[in-house]
Formats: sequence, structure tokens, C-alpha cells
Amino acid sequence: MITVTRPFMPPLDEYVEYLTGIWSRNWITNNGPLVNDLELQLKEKLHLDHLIFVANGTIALQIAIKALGLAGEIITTPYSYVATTSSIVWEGCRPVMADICQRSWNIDPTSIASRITPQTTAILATHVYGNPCDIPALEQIARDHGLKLIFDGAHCFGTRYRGKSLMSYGDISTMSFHATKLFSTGEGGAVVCNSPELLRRAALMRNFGHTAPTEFDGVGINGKNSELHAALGLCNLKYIDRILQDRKNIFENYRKLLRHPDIKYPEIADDTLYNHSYYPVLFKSHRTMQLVERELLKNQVSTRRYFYPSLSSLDYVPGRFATPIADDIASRVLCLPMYYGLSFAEQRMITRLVFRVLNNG
Ligand code: T4K
Repeated sequence: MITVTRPFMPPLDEYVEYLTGIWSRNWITNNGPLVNDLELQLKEKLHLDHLIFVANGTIALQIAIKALGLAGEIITTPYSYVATTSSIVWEGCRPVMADICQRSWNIDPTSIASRITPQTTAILATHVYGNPCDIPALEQIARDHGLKLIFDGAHCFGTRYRGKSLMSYGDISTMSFHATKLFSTGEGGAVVCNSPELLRRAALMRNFGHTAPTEFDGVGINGKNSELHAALGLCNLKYIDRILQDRKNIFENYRKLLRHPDIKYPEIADDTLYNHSYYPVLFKSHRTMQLVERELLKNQVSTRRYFYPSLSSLDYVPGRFATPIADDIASRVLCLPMYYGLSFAEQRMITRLVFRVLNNG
């Protein structure tokens, strides 16, 4: 079976070496030395000043919302993974859906203005597939209306925008290091920001609000991650340049193979060094997408509908605003297999199957 993604697995003996250290220290979690080392190495690799490693990308979003003290309404995108919206609701805020841009598939800044009310406190935008949102426009809106700006950067490891890590924009950015992501710690994520005070608050929240064994500063949660996960991250980080290069080759090969008037792609923002984290394909209709999905599966190739359904349709999202572009794109998109090690022969086979459907319909 060719799967939509597959985690990069480092040489086992390199992981075992880290395990030997964990065994000898008897230290498994609660801000251990490998967690600290991973945080340092991630900051160095991504040129970031303030980052904490957390349990997953969802808790990173929850901590971001809590650390910024948000309440009321948060304007967000319907075209993302469910965690972007559910974390807003989980934190007691109301998600308000803006539509997305036809070209980038990211939140459309021009659709935000009509959603702003006196209750709006923030914008939570996803850089979908690691492709930068219209950051200058979002920053301008946030400044004009006194809103906080959070970027869900779950897909963004390695993407650079205007010469800086994509994670360095906004009040807070969050990352996911889930097994399906190009950089993985199994489960994991990060909270990134530019303010040391904000990071201090986020770090307190990650550990129940503890300032000392018997003292607390505010409400917290368990957002910590373990030495075992950090060890996997440290192993994988050594191979990240190779992973990024391989994905670039695979992406460019797909682009050459999969040229067809009925296939469309999101436009990558200018001035971007892209990480090639997914390979989404937009078909001309829902029906064509379904036929391709079935044809591939019949031939042992699994895909995923990242991102369907449009999050506007969730029953816990108040349906005040229409998001026709997001709803339409979500119904027609399919992500094809994309991972380190996917061979050109496998890509050619996938392409043949896609064309078999397109040329018959
Ligand atoms: N924000 C955004 C924009 C996100 O995309 C996500 C997560 C989050 C926030 C939240 O971050 P986390 O809390 O998850 O850190 C996956 C992931 O579970 C999820 O992390 C991800 N986004 C979402 C887009 O996709 P599934 O349900 O597609 O995964 P699954 O288990 O069906 O796996 C897909 C394929 O990957 C399998 O066919 C085989 C392969 N696979 C998977 C795993 C887990 C492996 O080969 N090995 C593995 O260990 O959700």
C-alpha cells in the first residue's frame, strides 16, 4: 500500500543511543534535558528566539489562545484541520468563519472586515499546506482593529517567508510535530512567539501553572512532552535538510507529470522558500475527485481529503457567514501521497491512475 504520508524513521541505533541515556538518568518527562536540547536545536535551525516544545499541535493552539487571554469572537478559516476551530471552541471562544482566497486557499483578508464586531479579539489563520497567508494584510487588519494574530503553523516546518521563518510572524505561531508531519516527534508541537513575557506565560501554562512544587501562578494544563518524543525529534532533526530536499524533488516531479487543464493547485506566496509539505490537487468537480480517490484506492494508493469538510459546516460553529469558496474547494480537493522516499516510479504509477480517470470523464 502507498499511503498518503509516512513518517521518516531515523536509524534505530541512533534512537537507542538516546534511550540508553534516558535509562541511565531515570528521567522521562517534566522538562528533561532532551526536551531542553530539542528546544535549543529547533530555535537554532529555524532562527527563532522563543519556542517551547509541547504535547501536540492542538494543545499549542489552546495554550496560544489562553496565553493571549482571548475571549469573545475569533475570526478564523474554514479551510484547515478541525483542530484549528475546535481549539477555539474548547477555550470558550466563538469561531467566526471568514472565507478563503480562491488563489491561495488561505484565509482571505478582504472577507475579514465584515466579520469584525466589538466582541472580536483575534484572528486565527492557518498557513495551509505550509503556504504563507497574506501576512502583511492580516497584520494591517490586526493593527487597525487592535486584534491579536495567531498563526496555525502546523504544516510549516522549514518554510521561510521574506527571509525569515514563517513561524516568526504574528503574536504567536503554533506547530505540529505529529507522525504525519514532515518533521515529527511522534506526537508533539510547539508554541513560538517574539515576546519573552508571553513565552514565560505559555511555559507556565504548559506545566499546570507551577512556579515551584507547591506554588502556582494562574491556571495551567498538562501540555508537556516527554524525553522519548524529544529523542525522536533530535534524531530526525539531523536529517531534516535531506527530508526537505527529497520532498522538493518529489513535488517538482509531480508538477511535471500532473499537468492537465482540469487540475488546479494553490498559488504559493511570493518571496517564499516552500517546504513542500503536502501535494493537494483540486479537481474540476466533487464527482471527479471521488472517482480519482476510488481508482487510487482500488490500486492500493490511499489519499486523504485534507481538508474536508469545510469547518463552517461543523455543528458547533454558529453559521452566521457563508464561505462558498472554502466549501467548494473542500469538496473537490484530494491530497496525493507525499513523503520522504516516495519513488519516481510510484509517482508515475499514481499519475497514470489519475489520468485514467480524467481522460475517461
Ligand atoms: N492544525 C492543523 C492545520 C493541522 O493540520 C493539525 C493536525 C493540527 C492543527 C493539530 O496538530 P496535532 O494535535 O495533530 O499535532 C492527521 C493528523 O492526525 C493530524 O495531526 C493532522 N493535522 C491532520 C491533517 O492529519 P489523519 O487522521 O489523516 O491521520 P491517519 O492516522 O489517517 O494517517 C494518515 C496516513 O499516514 C496513514 O494512511 C498512514 C500514515 N501514517 C500515519 C501514522 C499516524 C503512518 O505511516 N504512520 C503513523 O504513525 O490525521
